[in-house]
Amino acid sequence: MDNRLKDIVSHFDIDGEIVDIKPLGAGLINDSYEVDTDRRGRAYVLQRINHNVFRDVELLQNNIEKVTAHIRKKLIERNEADIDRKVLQFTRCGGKTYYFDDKDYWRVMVFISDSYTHESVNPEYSYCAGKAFGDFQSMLADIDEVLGETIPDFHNMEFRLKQLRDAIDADKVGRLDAAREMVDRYLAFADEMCLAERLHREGKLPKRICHCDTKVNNMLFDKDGNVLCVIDLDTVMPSFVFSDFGDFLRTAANTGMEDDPDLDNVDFDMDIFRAFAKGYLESASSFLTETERGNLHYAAALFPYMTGVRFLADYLDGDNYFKTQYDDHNLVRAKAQFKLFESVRRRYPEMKAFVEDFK
Ligand code: GN1
Ligand code: MG
Repeated sequence: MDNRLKDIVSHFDIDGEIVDIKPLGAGLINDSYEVDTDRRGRAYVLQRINHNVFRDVELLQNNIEKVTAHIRKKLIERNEADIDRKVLQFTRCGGKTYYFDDKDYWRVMVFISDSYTHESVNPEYSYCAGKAFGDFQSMLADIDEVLGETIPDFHNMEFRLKQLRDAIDADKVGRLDAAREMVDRYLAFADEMCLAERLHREGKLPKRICHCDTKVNNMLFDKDGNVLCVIDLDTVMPSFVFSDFGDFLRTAANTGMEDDPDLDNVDFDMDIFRAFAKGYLESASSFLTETERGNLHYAAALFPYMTGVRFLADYLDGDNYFKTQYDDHNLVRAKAQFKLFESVRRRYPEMKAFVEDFK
């Protein structure tokens, strides 16, 4: 066991003696570890918060504390059973929920027992996930607290395109030639994909508290496929509802992998779409506006597109943001996301019809 990690955990209020610390999960931003103790069923998750990405850890943890407290209150009001498995719980270090060791920021949360994450899901699980995200957004719809933007302009498509254009102009590491074809294919859709920002400026599209990282692996399921809770709350902030709808489908409805080198594997699975949309519309109908509802097909295309633009910009910038495993990893990701984007766009009429009929 790594003694540095053990020492870090010992600053937090935890029950029991630490017996093991091992790497956990596959996030592209933070590093996570499972911390086992000698108390039966008592384990924790230690995370190093990526300080390059999250510049203001105080604000970040503040948001998370407000959100988890609000959700806990709602679950209590609803008389839910097993609440400790349905909302994250952070342990304290002094008065705070994080610890700074002069180099890195760390936090520790209670490990939710008998929970599972999945990299892919069947339609039945997707339906549960749709309900869970609609419910997550509706529980947070009446939060009084003001949440800060943990990452300013995080899901702002115009801003992400500007980053890409800046990276193209700078061509910092000389990769533009290798990326040229992809760059052109992405930029051809730039105007079309900035619809959300235009609607917002026209006063037609509100911002609400969203999760903003609803990858399928950011959700804990129980053994029967029911969603226990959503995890990875770093990016919870005001955004368009499209964020949560689109990012889940980007990962769950992709028949291939996010970084699939074989583009033939990548396609958009309409069974997953229908199941997820049904669950989402059931729990979100109470607050969705016509504009939000009427553009859910666009949300499904927006996220492969936006994430691809981010991968491509990071590729041109020299891989400073996303963790990569090999040299062209971010370019391979951008290609796979573009393939997915095209598959989604082809299904626009079918998706629109499905949402229309669901009334
Ligand atoms: C990052 O940390 P992780 O892997 O859940 C990223 C998301 C991207 C995703 C792509 C803070 O999420 O926005 O969609 O990678 N998170 C941040 O896999 O940038
Ligand atoms: Mg994650």
